[in-house]
Amino acid sequence: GHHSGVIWLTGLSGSGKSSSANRVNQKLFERGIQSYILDGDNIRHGLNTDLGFKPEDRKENIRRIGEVAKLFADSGTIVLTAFISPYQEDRARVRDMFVKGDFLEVHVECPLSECENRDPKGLYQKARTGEIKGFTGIDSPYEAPESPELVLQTNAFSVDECAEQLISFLEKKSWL
Ligand code: GGZ
Repeated sequence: GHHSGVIWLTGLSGSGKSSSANRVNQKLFERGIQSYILDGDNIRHGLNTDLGFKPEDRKENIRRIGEVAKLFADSGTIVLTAFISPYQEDRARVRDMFVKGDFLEVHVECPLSECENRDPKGLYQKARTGEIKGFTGIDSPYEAPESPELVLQTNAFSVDECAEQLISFLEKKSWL
């Protein structure tokens, strides 16, 4: 059997968290391994519809996601989370909920300029014109992880290569 735990992806909007998580999820499925993605689609649009993007709302968003991730991990599932999770303190608090080694922080690293070029939803443009206030990387901070277990450079590698790097890391850590 495989190891269960949480793979916590953190990075800017448009950095490639969801794409990476989806590709890893697909690869795990092909190996017959149970995994599940927590992302904005199933959490911010459901459990956390009451939360916005003020610092205290982001903090509560991450806290609840940590609790949900713990439940899934306890059930034997490998959980992939794809949230900006911009604050070091909030990520550290989630890490503390897990046994050492069951929480892997993965920095999905991509220069802001590249995220802004991608701008898949046009949100950076809206942030630049002031239509959206408090957008991460523009007028709200992103605190990069100081010692993540893994860094994926989505500007230098394809989605598939990044997913392979994460899978290889899971093998190295004896999760698979
Ligand atoms: C950052 C925002 C904001 C603001 C809406 N700042 O590209 P997306 O659209 O799909 O990813 C962003 C998503 C971020 O939600 P998270 O739950 O990951 O954030 S956090 O971990 O900080 O709680 C973006 C959209 O929501 N979005 N307004 N002001 N991203």
